[in-house]
Amino acid sequence: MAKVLNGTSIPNIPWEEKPASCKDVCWRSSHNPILTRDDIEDANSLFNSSVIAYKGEFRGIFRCDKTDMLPLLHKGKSKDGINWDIDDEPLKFENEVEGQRYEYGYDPRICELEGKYYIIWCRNSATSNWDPTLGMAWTEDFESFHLMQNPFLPYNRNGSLFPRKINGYYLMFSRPMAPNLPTVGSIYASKSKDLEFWGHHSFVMGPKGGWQSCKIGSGPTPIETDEGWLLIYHGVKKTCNGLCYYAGVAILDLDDPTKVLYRSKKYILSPRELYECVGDVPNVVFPVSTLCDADTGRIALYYGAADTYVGVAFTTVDELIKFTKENSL
Ligand code: BMA
Repeated sequence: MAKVLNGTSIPNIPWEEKPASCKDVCWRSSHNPILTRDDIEDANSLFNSSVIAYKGEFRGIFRCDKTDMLPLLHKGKSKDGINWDIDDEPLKFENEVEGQRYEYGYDPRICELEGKYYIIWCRNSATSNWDPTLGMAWTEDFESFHLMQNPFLPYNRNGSLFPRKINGYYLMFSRPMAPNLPTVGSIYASKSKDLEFWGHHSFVMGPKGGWQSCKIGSGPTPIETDEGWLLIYHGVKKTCNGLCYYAGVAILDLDDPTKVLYRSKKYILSPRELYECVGDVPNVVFPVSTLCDADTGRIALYYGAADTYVGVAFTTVDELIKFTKENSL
């Protein structure tokens, strides 16, 4: 088994064995969709949400669009990672940051780094002229949340922070985009000494045919293994019926994650089930978060389905590495 580096033991990770008939690299939870609009008051949709292991339980930050259709972040708790108790009230921050107001918030990612939990999400606000950019905050207990400076200028989305410093720098992947080209976008890396000022921006990878022909964006916090960093990301394909969203995976160099060692030519998850194909935005699987048990290499992948539900799929570190190497672009 490939070794998970700097990982966490999660003996109670949500898990189901791969069905004997399944030939895919990921298989879905029999509880899917694990969250629907009925799990929170007055909701239109509950999707694109992130979870993390916390003191033997699980905590999460959820994207909920209420019936006014404004996307906001909500915190939630769970003992098993499948059944969640989500706050009906949106998340509030302890502090204010000059020049920023918390307005829309969506597509959160959570990363544990040096004893704190960082949340990176996409935000639109009057202070960024309603143009999307990344917001960032930290918490130690999932009770009080501390707002930080926005790491980047608009237009930007899909921020994934790495869970440790690499060669003296914090590292974040993001997806800058041009305002008038909403269907084009690549993954870039940025470095910081203090998690406040970001620079040394560099290109990591761009769209490349098939399911990832139009735009791509990084997903969950990358998983460190002795074979490299596992980066699960989304890829978009344009069809005559709109955009379809898929999940894929890349293996990145351990010392320099801007170097892509392998990248899956085939997707690992596609919109296939009814709850992925029918909803506010049909044909979307949008990976945002993983739990990974360092002892067994088991992975529970949390993804948004059709911009309406939260789904979970299972795989393992070994399955992902084998698949990516055997199907590399
Ligand atoms: C992206 C984001 C996601 C959404 C996806 C599919 O651009 O806005 O929140 O899930 O489109 O609609």
